[in-house]
Amino acid sequence: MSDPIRSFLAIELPNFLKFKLEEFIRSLQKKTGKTKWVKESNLHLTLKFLGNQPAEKINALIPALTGGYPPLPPFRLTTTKFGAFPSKQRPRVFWLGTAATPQTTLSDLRNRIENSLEPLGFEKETKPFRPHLTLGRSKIPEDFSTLWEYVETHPFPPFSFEVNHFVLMRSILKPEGAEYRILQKFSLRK
Ligand code: 3AM
Repeated sequence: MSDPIRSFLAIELPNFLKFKLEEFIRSLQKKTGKTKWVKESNLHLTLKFLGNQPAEKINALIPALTGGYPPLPPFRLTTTKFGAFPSKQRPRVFWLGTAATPQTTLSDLRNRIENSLEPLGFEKETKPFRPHLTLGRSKIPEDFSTLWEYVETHPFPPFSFEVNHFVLMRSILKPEGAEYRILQKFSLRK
């Protein structure tokens, strides 16, 4: 059998937004020491992490996610506030929130994915979906007070973009960081 494929489903970000986020990340980077910040080309919104799966299972999910009824329409996403998981006091993941318009469209897409993949043996996510763009990850605790002060006074502005497709992304783990490659695009229909 072929080697397992580590992958996830994600919404790609337009170049203008990745560029703006990269500028923002560069400012945040100056306020921290040991936090690892996401490089511009890797910025995305994760819809579902699929983990390591046999190639056959990944191939089977493509028809399961193509089509479906009723068709899911394109929608808009707008960036919202900067925050951290699990909390501001003990941040592990720094993120930027997103809001969808119309509001239900992103959760409809997420539910469609969960429901379409469950029969193929992909376990449903039990935790509530909190759509976000991961900007950085902190493994070694440090003092983030300057970072929080900075984002209070320099919030990332709300930027909007249209989501008309999502992607199946392969994640190749390398010592210098993950490399992502698009395996398949799935269109949303007007
Ligand atoms: O884009 P974010 O950061 O939300 O954290 C990983 C990233 O999500 C997540 O999958 C995305 C692409 O790597 N991820 C990695 N390992 C995971 C795991 N074991 C995971 N999500 C859930 N469980």
